[in-house]
Amino acid sequence: MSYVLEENDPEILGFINQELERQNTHLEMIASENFTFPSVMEAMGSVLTNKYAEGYPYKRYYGGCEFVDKIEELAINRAKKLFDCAFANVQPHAGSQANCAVYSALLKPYDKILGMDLSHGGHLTHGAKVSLTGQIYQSFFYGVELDGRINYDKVAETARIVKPNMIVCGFSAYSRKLDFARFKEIAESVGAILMADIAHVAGLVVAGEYPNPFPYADVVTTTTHKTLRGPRGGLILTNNEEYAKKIDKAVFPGMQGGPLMHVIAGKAVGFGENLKPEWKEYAKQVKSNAKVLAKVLMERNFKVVSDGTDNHLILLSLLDKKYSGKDADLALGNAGITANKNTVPGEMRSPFVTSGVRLGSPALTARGFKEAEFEIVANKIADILDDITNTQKQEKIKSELKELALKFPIYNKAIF
Ligand code: DSN
Repeated sequence: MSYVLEENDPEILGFINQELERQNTHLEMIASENFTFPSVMEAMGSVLTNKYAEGYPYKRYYGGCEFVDKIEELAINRAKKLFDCAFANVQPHAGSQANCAVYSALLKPYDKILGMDLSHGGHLTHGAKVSLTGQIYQSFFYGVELDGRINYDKVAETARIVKPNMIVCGFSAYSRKLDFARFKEIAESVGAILMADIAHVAGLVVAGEYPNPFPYADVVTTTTHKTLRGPRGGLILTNNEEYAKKIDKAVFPGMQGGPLMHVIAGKAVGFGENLKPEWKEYAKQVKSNAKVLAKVLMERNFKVVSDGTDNHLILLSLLDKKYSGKDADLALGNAGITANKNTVPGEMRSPFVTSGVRLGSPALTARGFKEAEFEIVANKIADILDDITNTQKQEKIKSELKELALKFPIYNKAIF
C-alpha cells in the first residue's frame, strides 16, 4: 500500500499501521467503540477538511459553500428521516458539545439539572462536578439500586424535592431499557425539560431494537460513532421548533466556530448506512451477541449487573472477587481483549480502580462475530479472570483470540 505519508511522515504512518494491526488482531469490547464504514472514512479523509462554512446551509459567513451546503442538508435530512423527527443539528463536534449546546440553549447559569450519577452509569456532561456542566449548573443526581436498575419512584421523589429545570436521561453504562414515558411523566410533574442522551444506544433505537425517546423527550442528543457506526461526532434532535432555533444559535455561534464539513459528510454517509434495511440485522445481532455474553458469564459464576442486558453492553460486577476492575482490565488486555474498568452498584473502590468491567458487543458484531464466537469469547474471559495472575495463560489465549480475530478481518488498509 502506498501513501503520501510514506514519503513525508513515515513516523506517523508507522503508528497508524500499528494501530491498524492492533484493531485487526485484538478483540475490541469497549462498549462505546465501533468500526466505522470505509465509506465514512473516505468522506472524512476528503478535501472537505479544507472548507470553512460557519453558519448553516444557505446562510453562511463564507463564500464557496455551494457543495458543503448540499452535504450538510443531506446529513440533516437523513438524520431527520432516521430518527423520524422534525429538526436535526449535525454540527456538534462530539456528544459532550451536543449536550452542552442544549444546556446553553435551554437553561440559564445556575439552573438545576437532574441527571444520572457518573458512578452509577451516567456521563460527565450530565452534571458531574468535574465537568463544566456541574460548575455552570446546579447538578443533582439519581442512580441505580443495588440490583443495577433505576428506581423510577426514587427519581420522581428526587425531582419533587430538587425541582430541576431539566432532567437528563441517558447513560454510559446501563444495560437495561430506559422508560422514557415515565421520565416524561416525572419531568412534566415538576415542569422540567426532558433531554435524552442516547449516545450509547442510538444505533439500536433507529433499528427498533431499543425504546425510542421520541415522542417523550423534548430534546435528544447522541454521538454518531458508537452503536451508529458513523464518524466521531455529535447530533441534536428535537420536534420543538422554538427549541430548535435556540439550539442552532447555541451550537453556532454560541459554542463552536467552523463546522467540520468532512465529518458532517461522514455523518451523512453513516446515516445512509443506518437507513439501509440490513442495518436492522446488525442491530439485532449486537443485542443477541450481548445476551450470549451475559448468559455465558453468568453460567460461569460471574455477577452480571441486573442479571443480563437489554442492549449492547454488560457490566460485570467483581465485588465478590479478590481482584479489582483495574486488575481485570489489565488481564483481559494482556490476552488481547480491550475493555474498560467501570464502577458498579455498591462500589467501594475509586474510579481509577473500580470493582467492575464494562463489555460491549458492537465492534465485534461489526466484524462479523455471531453467537458462536461470542460464546467462545465469553468463555475465554471467564478463563482469564478465574486464573487472573496466570500470565502464561493470558499469552496463550491472546494467540488463540488473534487467530479468531483474523478470521474476521475488519480493514485491509489503514487509510481510506
Ligand atoms: N461515555 C463514554 C463511554 O461510554 O465510553 C464516552 O464519552
